[in-house]
Amino acid sequence: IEQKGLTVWFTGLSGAGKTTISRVVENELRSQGYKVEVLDGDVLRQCLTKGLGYSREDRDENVRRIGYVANLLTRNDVIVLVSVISPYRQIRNQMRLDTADFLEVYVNAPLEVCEQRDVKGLYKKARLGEIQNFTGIDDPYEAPLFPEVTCNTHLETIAESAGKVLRKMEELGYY
Ligand code: GGZ
Repeated sequence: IEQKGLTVWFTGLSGAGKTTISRVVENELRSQGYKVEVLDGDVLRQCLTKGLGYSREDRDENVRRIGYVANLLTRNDVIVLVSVISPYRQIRNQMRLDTADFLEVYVNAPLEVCEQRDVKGLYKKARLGEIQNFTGIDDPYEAPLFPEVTCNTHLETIAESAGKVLRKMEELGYY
């Protein structure tokens, strides 16, 4: 199939559902023969961005490196699903400018909901002061102002959220 490269940038709090939605989108695209890569912050922090912490500087560096790879793949006609908290608006907007084909997905859920899910127990640790600079607790998250897609994961199913992303891709001619 003819395929245009695209970076789909999932941003949102830890536990909002970025990884889950991106994996559903990945499976759907792959099953239809598309070339897809997922770049997940949680995974890449063990290799590509190993050693970086959670200061603003380090988070921005994490985002910059992941965005760099996303851009390389995108210009080679791959659909890239980037899943990183990327809490700072300015660097996200920079990524949008650097990548020709870019779609921002705000994976939204109230902090209380993410904290209740607490899949990895990190919120609890952050509340206890065992982890510092945890996004949403004692570190900022700047929500996107003009995302192409917003998934409200406390109000919709994973399939609905993934469907929104795929529909937007379809509307823009990438899928
Ligand atoms: C936020 C943290 C932190 C702090 C560890 N703040 O939801 P997770 O657990 O599985 O994925 C999160 C990941 C954050 O990496 P990102 O590359 O997505 O972040 S950023 O874009 O801000 O660079 C979370 C876990 O690591 N984690 N400490 N202090 N999330």
